[in-house]
Amino acid sequence: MTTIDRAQHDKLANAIRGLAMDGVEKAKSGHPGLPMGAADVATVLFTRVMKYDAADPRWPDRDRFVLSAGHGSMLLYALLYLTGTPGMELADLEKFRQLGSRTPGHPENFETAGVETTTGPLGQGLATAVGMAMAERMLAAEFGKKVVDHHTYVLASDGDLMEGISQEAIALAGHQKLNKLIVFWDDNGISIDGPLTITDNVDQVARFKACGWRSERVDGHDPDAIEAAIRRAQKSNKPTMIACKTVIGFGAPKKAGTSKAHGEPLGAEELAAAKKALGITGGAFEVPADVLKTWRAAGKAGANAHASWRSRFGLLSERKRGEFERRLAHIVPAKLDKAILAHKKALIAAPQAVATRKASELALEAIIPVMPELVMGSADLTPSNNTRTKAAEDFTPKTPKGRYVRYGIREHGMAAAMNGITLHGGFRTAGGTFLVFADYARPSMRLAALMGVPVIYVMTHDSIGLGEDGPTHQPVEQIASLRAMPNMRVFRPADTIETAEAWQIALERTDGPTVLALTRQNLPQLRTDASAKNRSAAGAYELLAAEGGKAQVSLFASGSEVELAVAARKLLAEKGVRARVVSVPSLELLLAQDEATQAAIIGSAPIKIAVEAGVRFGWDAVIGHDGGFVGMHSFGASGPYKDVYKHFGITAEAVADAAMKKHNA
Ligand SMILES: Cc1ncc(C[n+]2csc(CCOP(=O)(O)OP(=O)(O)O)c2C)c(N)n1
Repeated sequence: MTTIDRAQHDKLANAIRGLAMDGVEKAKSGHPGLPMGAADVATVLFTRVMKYDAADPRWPDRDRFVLSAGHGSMLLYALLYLTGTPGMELADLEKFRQLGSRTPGHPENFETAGVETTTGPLGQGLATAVGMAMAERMLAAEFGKKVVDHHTYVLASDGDLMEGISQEAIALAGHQKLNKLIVFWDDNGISIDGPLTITDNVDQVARFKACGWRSERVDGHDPDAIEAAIRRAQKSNKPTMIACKTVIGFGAPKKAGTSKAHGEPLGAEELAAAKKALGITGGAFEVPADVLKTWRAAGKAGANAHASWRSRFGLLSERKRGEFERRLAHIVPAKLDKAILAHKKALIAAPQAVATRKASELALEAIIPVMPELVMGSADLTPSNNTRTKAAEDFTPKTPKGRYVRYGIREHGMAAAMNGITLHGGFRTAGGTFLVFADYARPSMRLAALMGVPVIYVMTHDSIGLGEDGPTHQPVEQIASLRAMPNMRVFRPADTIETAEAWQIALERTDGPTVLALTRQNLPQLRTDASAKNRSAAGAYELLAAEGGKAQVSLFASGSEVELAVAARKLLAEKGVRARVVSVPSLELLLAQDEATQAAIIGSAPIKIAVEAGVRFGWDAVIGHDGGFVGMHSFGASGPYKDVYKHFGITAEAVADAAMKKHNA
């Protein structure tokens, strides 16, 4: 137990409170209430419990801290400053919420060293932390507890626990018995609209228990009680939720305990009164030297643990160390390129007319043996998503070396956990669901794109081509909407070869996520070349040139519709019209190429037609507003897929007709 007495603790916690009040006041915007209320919990965690070395916020075996309630960002920034994390100075706190600062409105892990994940959309941090705790267990199982043995701590607010994603996350964590995950609930009974009682009466302690957690209540302003609860949690074989009863805006005489303390500056008068009540002296952003000294000592306390970790790490074999470092750096194995090429060659030798979801499984059979860090999974659609290879083992509490995660019917929780697995380090990950349910995962996908986290989504049943399940399951606008997301990359491969190429590009990408949109229905293998070159790398390429002269028509298609474009080219040839086919596995990757490359691929044929079993949105960048488009203009319909394609007029004949109409115009 601690050597810090209550008076000392209060000074440490009040340093957080003072900085939070001052930061928000100076910015004229922000949320002082949470940092003031949760300062005691955070102080106990960072001065008595957590294993970290502020000098190296990237130390792989550090305990993770996730501020799920990202609006309380001043809490985290104050902690980083007080503990002496490089790159966080008083000047940074003074620039809170200003353009270009390291102290943005909500914590952004790509802006600020020491921020483990970007938070702000409530619930995301908690669900991401579940993935971090999973990755810790997986990595420990592989490399040993001597080098991987840390906790994941989360500070969650009422809002975090009210969001639906929290249910997926806590159920998954409870099921997986992630006992090194410890969540503090800032139980202050206040949200923006007022007291929580106007919207919520859930018994959170009972709720967590029902989900397989240990949970208990403590006084969130009693440091010894908080510490004791954490020590109990550390001994549990279940994840723990500690409900910390706190007062929002603790110390502010008029606003404490009210929603007035949540999201606006206290105002000069209330701020001064709060400081007086708390016994904070000195000017704005001033931390007494002795208090700062104690905080800095806490920030350095883990240096010894860090050093002994380094020496234990040094005892690993050179091969193991190299592998650990490669994995943490997200560098793909040297053998990946060869494995994909061999796989493509085998497909050329023995072509396969299979659904691209099956093609993805075939690619995975080639990839996984050379890529042990690839964690696969599915939101209860394993046999449909084809995400599980034959030799795969499930990740369970008893089999932590398993690399296949059964996420259950929890798309949102899965996508957030995937962010956490990747952010933790040591793993790459891909998870499956139906493409239409990307909408159920989207907020976490958006954070992956924002953070530049290279997760991969295996999204099958990618169009009306799924047939009988009908319009509820048939994506129409999802592809366009995912393409619209900055830094998200969508691939819709046309055959086995393009699917392998898309996997390679997705795995080699380290700066953002990738969606693989895959079919349920079988497709012919259109590619017959197995050059070492990844032809999908520019997003599009000429699959078939025009025959007998310059192309009069360019046909652009993705995925299952490339086959239709190929057939339409033949129909046009019979009518004496020369057409070329451009396969576009990734429209946005094509549009990211330089002008000359784009121009060469798009070509100069006067007639441009695109065909995709989705909405037109986005295609005008290739075909122009006067180009022809064969695709969807409404939701789909239930029926055998060939009938559905005919019903919506997405056929080779329709593509040829669209071209002929323009040709004859
Ligand atoms: C998904 C999502 N919805 C809405 C918001 C806007 N928002 C920010 S904080 C908050 C609720 C505040 O209540 P609580 O979580 O209890 O935080 P506290 O008042 O204790 O600071 C809301 C609705 C958000 N950040 N994320």
